[in-house]
Amino acid sequence: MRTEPAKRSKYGNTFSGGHLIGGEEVFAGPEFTSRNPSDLEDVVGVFPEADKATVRQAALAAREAFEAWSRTPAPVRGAVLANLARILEREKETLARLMTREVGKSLKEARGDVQEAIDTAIFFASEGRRLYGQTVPSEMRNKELYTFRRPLGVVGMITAGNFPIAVPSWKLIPAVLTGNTVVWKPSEDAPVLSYVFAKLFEEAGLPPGVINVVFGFGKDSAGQYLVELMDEGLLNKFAFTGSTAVGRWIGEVAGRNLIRATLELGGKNPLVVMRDADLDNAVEGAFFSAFATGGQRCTSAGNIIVDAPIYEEFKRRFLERVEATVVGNPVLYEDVHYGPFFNERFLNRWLEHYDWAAKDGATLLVGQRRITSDNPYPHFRGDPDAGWFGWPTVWEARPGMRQTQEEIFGPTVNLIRVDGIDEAIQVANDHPYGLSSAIYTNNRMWAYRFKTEIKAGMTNINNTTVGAEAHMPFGGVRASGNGGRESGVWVIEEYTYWQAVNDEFSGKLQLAQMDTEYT
Ligand code: UN1
Repeated sequence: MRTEPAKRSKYGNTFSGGHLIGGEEVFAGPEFTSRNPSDLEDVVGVFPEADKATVRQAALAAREAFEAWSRTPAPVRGAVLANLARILEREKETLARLMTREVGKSLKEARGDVQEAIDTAIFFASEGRRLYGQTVPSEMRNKELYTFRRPLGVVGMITAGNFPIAVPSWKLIPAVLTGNTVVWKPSEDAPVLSYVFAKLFEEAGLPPGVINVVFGFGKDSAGQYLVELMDEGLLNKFAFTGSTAVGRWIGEVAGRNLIRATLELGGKNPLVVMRDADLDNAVEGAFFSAFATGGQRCTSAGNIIVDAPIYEEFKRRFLERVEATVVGNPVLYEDVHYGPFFNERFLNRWLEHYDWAAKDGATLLVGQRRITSDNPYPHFRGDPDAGWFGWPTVWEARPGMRQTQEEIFGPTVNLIRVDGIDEAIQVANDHPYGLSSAIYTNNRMWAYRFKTEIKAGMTNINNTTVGAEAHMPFGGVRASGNGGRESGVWVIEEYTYWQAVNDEFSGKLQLAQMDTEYT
């Protein structure tokens, strides 16, 4: 990677690098820039956009590397991840600070993002010694049955920029531990972090070609070409984190090629506050669930569903909390709750919701669209005109309104009044998604009913919708995904197939279902 002083040198250097293919750096393609979303004059990185031939070259490099890597003993593959964990520990602060600059996360959350990758590396380093199969009793004498996990081959990956280290780590680490090789198209919002992360795998001892990285920007680009490689028979697996619309398309291409895709898609995560809840805890939890990362998590709370007897009191306290939110440039100010939108598309899509939400008849309780010097927000740190900042926004909405159904992906949340647990659960399920969910209550029966009746992959009791631990199964149902799970032991299913082995010692023909002693 080359560096030169950035225009706004208070932020550091501008990085440039190429695609990483088979251990070589390839500079093919026109350039795109990665800008600091808090200060758009600060160019963080300059990277090339891969064309179809370059993406294909990366897949061929991955195929070549697969031969040796898949035969490397799993404990040896795990040892590379143990090295990676140590290197990530060493680089944690540098990566976190780079993350505040490149994608605009608060420093505290950026540190958490890197920590999630460290936890994942530690978990899977030992999993290399635990990649268990099973022994299974045979119907016949002198015969043994057992199973092995085998790698799938070359994995195509596309990741989002909101968790630029953690989410790729959920995919890259288990994929390589189980013996696969990878072509990764990272988010165009985070090429520098992605490049540095891939290089750390190399430093940890991962052989060239096991992880290949191709950069690109926009739809008709590296990401699309990578998906289309499934039609050329060059990929054996696909893993994607991003929007439901793109996920459906990837799922279709994967489906017609009989390739299993792991799809982590959008969310409209409900957080229920019942009449008996500890209100201080519920307000803090709701605030963090809705506004952490400026609402740009797939697990962010979209609908806060509040039981009628405490509705007004909750609303008063919640709005007080929201109105104290500190927004701003996280590179220069460590105390911001959230920073900018990660990119202009997210800002524009978020701004649009102001128009249609108002038309639907929702009541705006807090929020004034984009923060600028002409539209100043009282708790702003930095120069609002330099980046893409959104005002913390709360609507009072009714079930069924469009804004209660669609993921908005920004600092916006709805308050919805309900009466009792039946209506709370019904409204909590009244949207197409099914990723995360939460209920605040001390009533054990209500908590029990919520966790059994909610349609979501993840459920929290007296806990936020966000902040899943790195070793629990992560993923959704309905429009949030196709049932696959990332993290913990569960993700191993996504990157391996089961090989069933029949080992016959008798030296003669014995036939299942026919030569058994019970027939
Ligand atoms: C995402 O937004 O894509 O549970 C992932 C959480 C984080 C991961 C979010 N651990 O909020």
